[in-house]
Amino acid sequence: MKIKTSTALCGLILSGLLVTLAASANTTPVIIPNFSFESPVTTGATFINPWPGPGFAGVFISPGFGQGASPTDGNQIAFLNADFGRIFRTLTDTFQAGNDYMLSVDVSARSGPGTDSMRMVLYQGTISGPGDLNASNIIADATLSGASGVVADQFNTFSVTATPADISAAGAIGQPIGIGFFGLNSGSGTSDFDLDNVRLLACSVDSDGDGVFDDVDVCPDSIVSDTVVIEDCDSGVENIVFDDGCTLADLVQLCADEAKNHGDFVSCVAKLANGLKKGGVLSGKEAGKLTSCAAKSSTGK
Ligand SMILES: [Ca+2]
Ligand SMILES: [Ca+2]
Repeated sequence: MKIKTSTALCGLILSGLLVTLAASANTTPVIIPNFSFESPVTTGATFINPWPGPGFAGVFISPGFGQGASPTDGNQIAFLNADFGRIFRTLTDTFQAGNDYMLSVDVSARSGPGTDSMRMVLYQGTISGPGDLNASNIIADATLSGASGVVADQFNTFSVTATPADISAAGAIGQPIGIGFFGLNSGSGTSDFDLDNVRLLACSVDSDGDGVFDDVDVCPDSIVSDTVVIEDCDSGVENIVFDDGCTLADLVQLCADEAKNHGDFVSCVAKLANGLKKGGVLSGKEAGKLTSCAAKSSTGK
């Protein structure tokens, strides 16, 4: 199969490639207000029980609260108490069909997360707190702890990705995108989390891997064999991907699907092959091989 363009799934994007790929038409950063928690107030996010007090979260001046790691950018970070601290926000952007959404955040621990853990989620719609989160509005989530690689005095990047299937299954297409960070443990925290630099990328997906993204792929579930094979006959003809995302094998399959009988099928493939020969896409020899395989097949018999 001939791939015309490279794929750019969110899941393949490494932080070092972010700038390069974000410039491509298929990767769109979703704007998150105050994404790096640079405002020393709660602008752009909801902080439940903000500092001081139990179950708090808030924004602090560098270095982070009770630890020595510097913010990954700017001067400030957010702080999530292990005692059910929580930060969440609902964006104006909505989930779109055919996109991956990758939420990333830099996380550090106050003094080692121990057995405490936090959860990062992508949800749909508006919530008033973690009690509102359930299987119907959570699109993707991840639980972070020491076992995940959260360490004290150092920020590491963590990501969670919602696939087009996740978004579709949740009925979230067209719904506002929500992001949330929640402490999962009760008790006073010596195992709290610092957060910085929240990013959300929307990336077009190429489900069948033919190099044509789903939103413009007329055949989103293409046959992507290297050559066109009809039953057990390998024509040896390259399985070309056309600009609309359909492959030559897809078109042959379409002939098989619509044929009333064997003659009909062979005639359809012959017409296809001759048309491509006239257009200079196939050589005469290739067109002949394709038609010959169709004739040898039992399709329509
Ligand atoms: Ca495709
Ligand atoms: Ca396709």
